This record gives sequence, C-alpha cells and structure tokens, in this order.
Amino acid sequence: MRNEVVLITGANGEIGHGLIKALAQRNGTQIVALDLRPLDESLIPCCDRFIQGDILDSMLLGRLMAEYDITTIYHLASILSTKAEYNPETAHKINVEGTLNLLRLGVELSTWQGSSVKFIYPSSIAVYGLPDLETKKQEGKIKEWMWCTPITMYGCNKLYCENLGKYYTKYYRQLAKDRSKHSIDFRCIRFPGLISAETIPTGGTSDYGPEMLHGAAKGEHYACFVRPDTRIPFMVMPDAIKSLLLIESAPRESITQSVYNVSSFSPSAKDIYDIVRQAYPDADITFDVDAQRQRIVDSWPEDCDDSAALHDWEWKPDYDMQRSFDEYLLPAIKNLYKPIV
Ligand code: AKB
Repeated sequence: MRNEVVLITGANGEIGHGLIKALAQRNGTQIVALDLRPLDESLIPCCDRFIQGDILDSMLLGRLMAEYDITTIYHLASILSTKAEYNPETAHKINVEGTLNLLRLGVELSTWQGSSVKFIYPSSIAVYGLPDLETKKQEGKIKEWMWCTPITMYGCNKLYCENLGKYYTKYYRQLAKDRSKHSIDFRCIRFPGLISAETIPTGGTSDYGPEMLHGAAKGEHYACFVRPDTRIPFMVMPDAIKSLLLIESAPRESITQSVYNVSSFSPSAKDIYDIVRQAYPDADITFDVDAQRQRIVDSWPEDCDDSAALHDWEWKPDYDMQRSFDEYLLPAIKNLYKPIV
C-alpha cells in the first residue's frame, strides 16, 4: 500500500518552516518536503522524506507520483518580488512553469487516485497594482476583484497562476473527447507581508518590516528602503499558518471562491520603527529610500478586505499589531539572538 502524504514545495522558505512544524504536530500527517537547497536541520525530524530537487524537473515529479498517494500539495516555492525584478525571465520560469508542473502533477494524481488532490497556493498582495498614492489612500481596504493590475513580474506570475489554478479546477480538457481526468481542488490565499520571529525573508519588497526588527535585535545598522509613511498590510507567521490550515480543512461546499484575501494589521513603516525603537532604544535605523522598491510597495494596497474568508471558512487573525510584537515577535526574537554564555 502506498503512503498518504502531504507534499510541500519550497520547504526551506519562511512559510515552509512554520507550516512543516505545524503539520508535524497533527497526528498522522506524513510530510514529503521538496526544496532546491538542503533541508534546514530543525525541519528534518518533522518530515518523513526530504527530496533535494527542482520543481522544473518533471521526471522528479513523475517519480513522486509513482511513489506516493499525495492528498494535498502546498506549493510554496517561488521567487519574491524584488529578486524577480533582477531576473524577470528566470522568475517567470520558476513561478509560472514550476506552478504549471505542480498543477499538472495534481491533476494526474487526482485521476490516478480517483479523488481530487487539494492544491493550496499562497498568492500575494503583489497581484494588486494601484496607480498612485491618492488612489491607494482613497481605496483603503480592497476586495479580491479590485485593481488586479500588477506592476511586477512576481505579481503578474501570482495572478496568472491563480487563474491557472481555477482553469485546472474547472475547465481543463473541456473540449477533449476523453474527459476522464479528475480536477484538482485549488484553494488560494493572497498574503500580505509576512513577519516571522524565526527566519528573515530574502528577495521580497515587504522585507523592510522583518529586516528592521531582526536588524535591531542583532544590534546592526538598518537602512530602511521605503519612506516612513509607507503603508501595506502585514501578518505574523502563526496567523499565516493558521489561515493555510483553515482553508485546507474547510469543507468543499463552503469554499465559494478560489482566491481569498487575508489580513491582520496595517502599519506604516514609521509605526514599525516606533515599536522596534521602544523595544530596542539604541536601534540604529535610518530611512534611505530606494525609488524602485518604493514604487512597488506604493502600488500595493494599504489594506485588504478579508470578509469573504471570514464568511466562508471563519478566518480571523489571532494577532493584532500590539499582540504580534508583545506576545510573539519580541520574546521569540530576544531568545533567538540572546548571547551564548
Ligand atoms: C514580497 O515582498 O515579495 C512578498 C509578498 C508581499 O508577497 N513578501
């Protein structure tokens, strides 16, 4: 008998860390993790198998299909917004072709197993593209269907892959004579900037939030690359993981749309600066604006309306801004960087 497993791509990333640890605590969940780089040591005991490999390698994905009954795919691997702008075509390859490979794996598996594989896909506020600061301010909290006009390769990739997920769920092979393929069950969350106490992101444009905090905790100088009045939504990692587990376990009939916003708090860069300086009064933080990165975050919304997620699968964040810092980020980060005696 083949083992039932959950497949996680991009296992070494920030979401991967939190998700693998949370899933490992759930009785009976077996995890197969995939990443280009060797798996972080802290995750090894949580996984039943780790495969170092590339999502662009279809032979590798074929071998996985032969070996396991994969019930759920969490496809986390991707190149984030700032990094993607340095090499847009490579980002497209990984973000789009990689996702297409995984979606096709999901469809093949669903047909082979005779039941829909759940495909959980983290998208991003980068799919939005507001034209100017005045409109951004006026719009405030935006809904899923508004302003889907991204200005980055990463945003374009995420928006397109959301549509691919819908396509493979509803329309794949609609004109083919042989419609025997089973569809996947695609569920997607658009995340705001994420802040983890355990890891520091790389290659994102919302990175100034976590970088300011981790930099202060390490006693390093940090030059924040956006203006103090920059405002986008953020969320701490435990809430991001909570939302992924909630959408995964929601009954199919309660899911009324394939893409959902989730939101938590929406600070300006100055609000983050203030709370970090309160915790670390000697923190050496300056503002040194990078015009290109500023333009990207200026095109992202101030906040997102997540009422559909609340309505359909009872989404509600556990952490507002104060609680995020007081009860999660600051204690955990102080512990992470405490001097070894
Ligand atoms: C990025 O900054 O690229 C990501 C995101 C908002 O999706 N953190």
